[in-house]
Amino acid sequence: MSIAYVALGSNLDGPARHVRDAFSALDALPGTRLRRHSSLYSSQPLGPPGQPDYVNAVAELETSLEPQALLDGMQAIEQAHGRIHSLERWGPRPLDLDLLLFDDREIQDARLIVPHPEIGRRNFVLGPLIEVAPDARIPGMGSARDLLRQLGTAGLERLPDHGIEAA
Ligand code: A4P
Ligand code: MG
Repeated sequence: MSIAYVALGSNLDGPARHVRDAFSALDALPGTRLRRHSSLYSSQPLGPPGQPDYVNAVAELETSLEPQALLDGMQAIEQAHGRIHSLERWGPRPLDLDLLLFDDREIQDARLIVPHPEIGRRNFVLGPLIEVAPDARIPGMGSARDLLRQLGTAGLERLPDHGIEAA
């Protein structure tokens, strides 16, 4: 069994619902169990201006899948949430799933780079990651907590539980 961390992001069409549904969909992947998930966070968009704020979260999975098979499952979930793959880079989307970490493995192939290359530059990934895994280490980059301390938490806000329903 491996431990994998997946980042969830949505900024269209009832983002909190997409994120909560995706927790269940990840739990339903073959050989995979959702061990825990972070709170939902509101974050200011990185990328083209004028798009709505995002809802972001992180899921901790236990899985018997290989990383590429897990990515296949994640992409199927994105598609079920209406993801159109030719959307503008870093533009708005109903659901984006990124594989952040897979055990302590480092992977670089045509479809998959792990750790996710942007992880160290995104407080909306590191904040929820630290909530579920306070001592997480990013292979090649160091402690998630130190990386977040350097970045700061500007634009990132943990949503209270009643905010999850409203977002
Ligand atoms: N791919 C390679 N490595 C990975 C990995 N570790 N996890 C490949 C997932 N996919 C990986 O991804 C393009 C290709 O990356 C996939 O086919 C896969 O084989 P994509 O999700 O289709 O493309 P994209 O999302 O448009 O581009 P990209 O660069 O993945 O965008 P990001 O990095 O996902 O950024 N602002 C806030 N506040 N919160 C957000 O969540 N998200 C984005 C999207 C922009 N701004 C944001 C947020
Ligand atoms: Mg992506």
